[in-house]
Amino acid sequence: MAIEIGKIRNVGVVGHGGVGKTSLVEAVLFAAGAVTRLGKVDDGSTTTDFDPDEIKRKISINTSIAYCDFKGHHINIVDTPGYGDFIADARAGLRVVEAAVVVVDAVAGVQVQTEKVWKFAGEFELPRAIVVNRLDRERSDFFRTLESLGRRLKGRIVPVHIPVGEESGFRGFVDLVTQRATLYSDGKATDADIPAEAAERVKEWREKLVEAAAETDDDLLAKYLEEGSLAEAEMLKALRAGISQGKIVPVLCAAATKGIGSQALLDLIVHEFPSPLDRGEVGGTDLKAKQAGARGPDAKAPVSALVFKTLSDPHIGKLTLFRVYSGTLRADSTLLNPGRGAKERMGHVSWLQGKTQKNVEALGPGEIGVAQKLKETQTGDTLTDEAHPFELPKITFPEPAINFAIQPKSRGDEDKISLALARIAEEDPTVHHHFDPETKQLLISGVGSLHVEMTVERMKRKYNVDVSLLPPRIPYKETVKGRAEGQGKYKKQTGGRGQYGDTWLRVEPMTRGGGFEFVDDIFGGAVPRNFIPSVEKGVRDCMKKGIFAGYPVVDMKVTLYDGSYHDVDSSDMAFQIAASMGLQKVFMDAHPILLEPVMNVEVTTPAEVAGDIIGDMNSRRGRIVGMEPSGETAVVRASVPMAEMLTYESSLRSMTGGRGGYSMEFSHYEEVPAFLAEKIVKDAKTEKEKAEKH
Ligand SMILES: Nc1nc2c(ncn2[C@@H]2O[C@H](COP(=O)(O)OP(=O)(O)OP(=O)(O)O)[C@@H](O)[C@H]2O)c(=O)[nH]1
Ligand SMILES: [Mg+2]
Repeated sequence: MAIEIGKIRNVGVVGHGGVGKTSLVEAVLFAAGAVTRLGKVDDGSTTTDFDPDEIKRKISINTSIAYCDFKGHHINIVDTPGYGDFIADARAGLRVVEAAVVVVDAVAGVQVQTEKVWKFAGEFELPRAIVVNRLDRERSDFFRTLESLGRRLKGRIVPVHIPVGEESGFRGFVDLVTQRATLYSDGKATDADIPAEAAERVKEWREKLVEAAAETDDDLLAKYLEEGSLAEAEMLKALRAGISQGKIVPVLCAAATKGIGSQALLDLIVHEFPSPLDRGEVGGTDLKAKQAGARGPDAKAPVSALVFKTLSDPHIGKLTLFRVYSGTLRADSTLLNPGRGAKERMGHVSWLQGKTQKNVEALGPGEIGVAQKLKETQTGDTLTDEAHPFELPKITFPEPAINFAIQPKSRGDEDKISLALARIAEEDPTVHHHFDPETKQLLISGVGSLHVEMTVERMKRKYNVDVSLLPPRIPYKETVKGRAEGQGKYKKQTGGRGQYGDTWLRVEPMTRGGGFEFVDDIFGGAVPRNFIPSVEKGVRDCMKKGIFAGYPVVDMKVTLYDGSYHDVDSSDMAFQIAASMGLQKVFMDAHPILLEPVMNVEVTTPAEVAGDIIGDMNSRRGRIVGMEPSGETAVVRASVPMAEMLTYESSLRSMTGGRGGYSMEFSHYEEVPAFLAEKIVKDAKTEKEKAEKH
């Protein structure tokens, strides 16, 4: 049975970490009768926090979906994580809904991630409602929270509820439109007159609500100014239109764990939030016509669907969560993934209630569902009709900012690790990994340290590979600043067949990035032709291993300008050894130095602490290359040695109270100051000695 498109509501629940999103989703499902008991985050019994990591840590890590039917409507709810490291999931979740419920804590008010998700919702032009949750907590304050909303978020934010009672005495709210109170005792709601304690506030805020409703329409505003009031029906109509178009952001009261506010939120979702039909067409690329196009919410149109989340589990396999934009996506159909040029067989398709799948025959436009075991499809991809391919804009994810080196706990696990990481990257596009041939380390990058730690736990739990995390080794390089020349001679002529090689080498610096050049400057056969490649090989091997600190040597020209040989004892090996010995000696005479990688760093920070950020950059040997204040946030660009950035994440967090972010990329190599180089050389020697003992 297909669902009427106009009766579908897709809602994303977003907000800062721990404000009660998952609890609110649970309360909403319970109020709608979709679950028979109210699960709790603290018991690990909610519908949408079902992953073992989520249950263990009592936080949401993945976006998950649930649905309920209410007053003849089918509501899909996307519960997103609020912790900063996982906030990219919230953005992906908001891509596939028509409206956002932004949850804020009644004690803390607007927080860092509240601002972020607010921006995401703005980016996708979603109408929003704000739920002020945890009004039963000590030191909670609805009006103070309201003030922080007004100050820190853009939009016409107006309450539609006024709370009744405070902190542990919080027991319900007055609806400013109907001017009736809903009071709760023992989880049961009763309708009541406005309690005397709330009367004054109700009067004051209803006035503001009427004003906001009137402002959505010029004629209505004129009428309001003339008559000083609006009829309830008129006001409600204007309010609904205003909310659905995003012109008004209503604020509701809630205490999710007590079930307060969930019914009112359901009513708002059904009456005020738009359906996929209201949203209309979405843009993308018509791959046949090879030009921009659009697809509407038409059940008969060719299928297009967007994958917004991938979950993978060694037992169930891969789950692909998608939203249908056009057409009817049927079970057992075959679709095209145009981005990967792959055909995907859909098999079963289902609705998803947390972790529980309910198979359906088909999913129409506006529906959200899941398919199993798709082969190549990843998060952000489009699935579309083969004959009429259409690609929706990809979902973009932030670049990882933090790197760790991974070390297997048991030998021979390298292949297993790479496989596990490849699987995890399918699920989580913000995890990257690569092998660094310079430091010979497998590196894992993520959004923050918690994110990387979680990834490692996932590897262990799901793929049974245990690794430890180390700060990555800095890929230093060695080179010379001066010129020098000298002899390298290898002679062993006692008993049996001897060894004889003799080389004279000159070492000179090259420009940065110049690499390596070998020059054969031998005249008159001082070193026979056939041994020249041996000399070059000896030089190259020696440079690869490093000479004074164990890092590869670069940007150096080596000239072989003289030598001697022995008719019988000279060999390829003897010349390799002679060259290597010679180079080690000459290199040390040519003013050797260490080079270090320098990164381009871009920091986004609240403007008021930009000065601290710059000061800190200076103490990290950074050079500020630009600073752009743009209102409340500033962007600081700097060039900083990689070695100074290993611990940046936590410093930035404490300097900005968690409101800053940064990204960085490799820029170039520069000389390490002598006082630091000395220590690096010493450490390298100790490490080498340790390795030799083992
Ligand atoms: N007192 C009180 N506690 C609440 C309320 N809502 C949620 N909590 C508690 O707040 C904590 C966090 O709740 P969650 O529902 O996990 O919050 P969340 O926003 O989903 O958290 P993340 O998904 O990790 O960002 C849990 O201990 C809840 O029991 C509420 O209305 N009142
Ligand atoms: Mg949650």
